[in-house]
Amino acid sequence: MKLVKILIVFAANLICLFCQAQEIVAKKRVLVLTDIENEPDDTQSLIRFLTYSNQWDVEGLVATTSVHQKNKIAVSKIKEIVTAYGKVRQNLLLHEKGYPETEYLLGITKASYPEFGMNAVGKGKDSEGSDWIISVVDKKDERPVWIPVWGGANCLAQALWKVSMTRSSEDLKKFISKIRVYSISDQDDTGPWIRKSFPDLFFVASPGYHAAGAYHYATWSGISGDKFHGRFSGGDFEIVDNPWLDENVRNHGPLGAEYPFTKFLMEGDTPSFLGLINNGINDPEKPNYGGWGGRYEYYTPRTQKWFYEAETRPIWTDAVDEVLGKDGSYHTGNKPTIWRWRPAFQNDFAARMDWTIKGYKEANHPPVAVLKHSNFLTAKSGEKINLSGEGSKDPDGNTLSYQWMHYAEPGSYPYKEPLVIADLNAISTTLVAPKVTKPETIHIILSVTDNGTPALTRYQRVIVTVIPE
Ligand SMILES: [Ca+2]
Ligand SMILES: [Ca+2]
Repeated sequence: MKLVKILIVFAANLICLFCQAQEIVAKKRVLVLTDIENEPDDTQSLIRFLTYSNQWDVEGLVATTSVHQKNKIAVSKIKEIVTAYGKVRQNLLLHEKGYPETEYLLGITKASYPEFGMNAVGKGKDSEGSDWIISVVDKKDERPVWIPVWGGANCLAQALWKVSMTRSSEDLKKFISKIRVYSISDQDDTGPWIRKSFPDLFFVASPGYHAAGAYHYATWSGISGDKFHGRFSGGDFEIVDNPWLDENVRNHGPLGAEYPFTKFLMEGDTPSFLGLINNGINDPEKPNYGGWGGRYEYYTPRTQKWFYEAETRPIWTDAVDEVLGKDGSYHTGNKPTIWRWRPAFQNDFAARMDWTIKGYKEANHPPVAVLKHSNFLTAKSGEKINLSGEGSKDPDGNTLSYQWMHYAEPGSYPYKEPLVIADLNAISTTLVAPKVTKPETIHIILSVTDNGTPALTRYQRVIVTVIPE
């Protein structure tokens, strides 16, 4: 009897350890740099960011300058939005645990050096923001620090400059290895300097060179726009336009009330953290896999030298997806890598805004997508592969629907070749491994969507390696 009891306790501890391990693996450390107040969209992004703040260990909110706001930073605006979050935090906690304390977030809100670009880098240009970045990266915590850059990158540049001047090359290397940057284009001249000076630094950016004076070509514009240019029209504009935001965000309590009217595009900076949301499809260490924040490949992008100096090394940058648009035609480009997920990430945000004002039973919560098998399968050409989402569930008891999609671009199997999944909308289905002449990878995405309001989607990714017969 005693032995049974000990075994039960042992098993329970094992399960608990496993839970903790999962949580540690899942939570990412995040430190945001924002030129908030340059236009309304950083404030919009910060509101969305805070509704997901329980998913991460938020380690810093740093106010910066940018090309749009050269000598001004707005710490007070960050504090204003965090204070509004504080009014709804208790309500958010009715829905998911882990939302950080308001006082904690105010304490990690920092100022950078209020000058433009490289003028804020070098001797005497330390700021509480740049010192904070160093102390966060230095923490005895092996997890990398994700740094979404919503404006200029000069505060990060100063941190890197200081470390490079004061530490051995080995220690600098270790420091660099713990940083993951996603910059919304280059909004000052320090992005190119950082990449050139620290060639090993993990860096995602769509440089978005100025053609005809606008960032027409940057991947991040796939988040919401743009209705002024027909070529971007594949995505659903209605669900990122002001009337939708009025109904689903702005009329939602004290946090929603802070969400400003969109002047140009909704939330241009949000792709920098959409890919960090733990939804089953995002795999931020592998930007070429694609997810809510878009898809990126590793190469040296072309940039126009007259704007910033030419790119010096490979970074994670624009990738191309072909996606069926709302207009019924196929769109090929970098922006579809984001707008293809727009209905899912907008509904997800709408649900979280509901969480700020509603009780658990009045709001919707995302399903849990589960695979009955491994995420990694291997098959020989001609073999039948069983795919199953059995075990998927929903915390609200909603009915679930299933969709299997061949996400062709991240795989090595030539994407124009036909690939037949027997039933695209069944919980379990099959796929016949295609003929290959060398080992090829195929990415299959399972989307599990509930029938709550708004409908919410979670994913699993199956990577099939097909080997020749
Ligand atoms: Ca910004
Ligand atoms: Ca649900």
